[in-house]
Amino acid sequence: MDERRMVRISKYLAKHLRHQPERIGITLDANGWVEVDTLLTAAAAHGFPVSRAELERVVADNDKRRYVIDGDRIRASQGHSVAVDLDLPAAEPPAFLYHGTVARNMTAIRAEGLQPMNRHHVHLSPDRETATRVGARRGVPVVLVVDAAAMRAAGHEFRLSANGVWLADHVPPSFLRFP
Ligand code: HQG
Repeated sequence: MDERRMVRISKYLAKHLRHQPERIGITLDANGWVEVDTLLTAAAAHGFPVSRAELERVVADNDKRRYVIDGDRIRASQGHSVAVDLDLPAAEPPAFLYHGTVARNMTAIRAEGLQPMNRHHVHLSPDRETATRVGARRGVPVVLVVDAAAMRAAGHEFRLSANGVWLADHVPPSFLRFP
C-alpha cells in the first residue's frame, strides 16, 4: 500500500471514528469502540472499500498511532468531537508539558487559557518538538510551556492517551509560560 492510500484511510478513520460516525451509519459505543466488521461493511457500503489487511496496516503503521484494534473492535485513541468516554485513568504528567499553537490564538489564550475548542480535551505534548509540529499545522508555530506540576498541585487532572498525548480539561492562563 502506498503512502497516499495509507493517509487517505487514516483520514477516513479520523472522520468516522472521531467526528461523524453517523455519516456512514455506524454508532460508537460509550467508550468510542465499533466492531471492525461493522466499520468495514459500512465503509464499503458508502463507497470507500477497505480490506481488513489494509485497516490493520494503517492501525499498526500510523505515524501517530491514532487508532487501536482490541480484539474485534477499533477506536480512535484521542481527538474526538463526538461524546465518548475514553475511560483513561488519571496519570502523573511530567513537570512540564507543551502546547503548539499560532499567533492569532494568543490574545484569547492569554485571557482564558487553553480550551478544548471543538474537541473534548486540551491536547498537550510531552516535548517541544511534537508541540512545534502540532502548531505548524496552522501556521508559524508558537510553543507554550504548561506548568503541569503546578496544575497537579492545584488539583487538575491529566490523562495520557494510548498514543502519548496528554489530555486536560482546561489550562488556566496562570499555568502557561508564554514565549
Ligand atoms: C487553539 C492533531 C483560542 C489551540 C495534533 C489550537 C494534536 C484556542 C486550536 C491534536 C484557545 C484547537 C490536537 C482559546 C486553544 N482561544 N484558541 N482559548 N485554546 N486554542 O486541532 O492542539 O492529527 O482542536 O491552540 O497533532 O491543535 O488529529 O487542537 O490551535 O495532537 O491526530 O485552538 O490534533 O492530531 O485545535 O491539535 P485542535 P490542537 P491528529
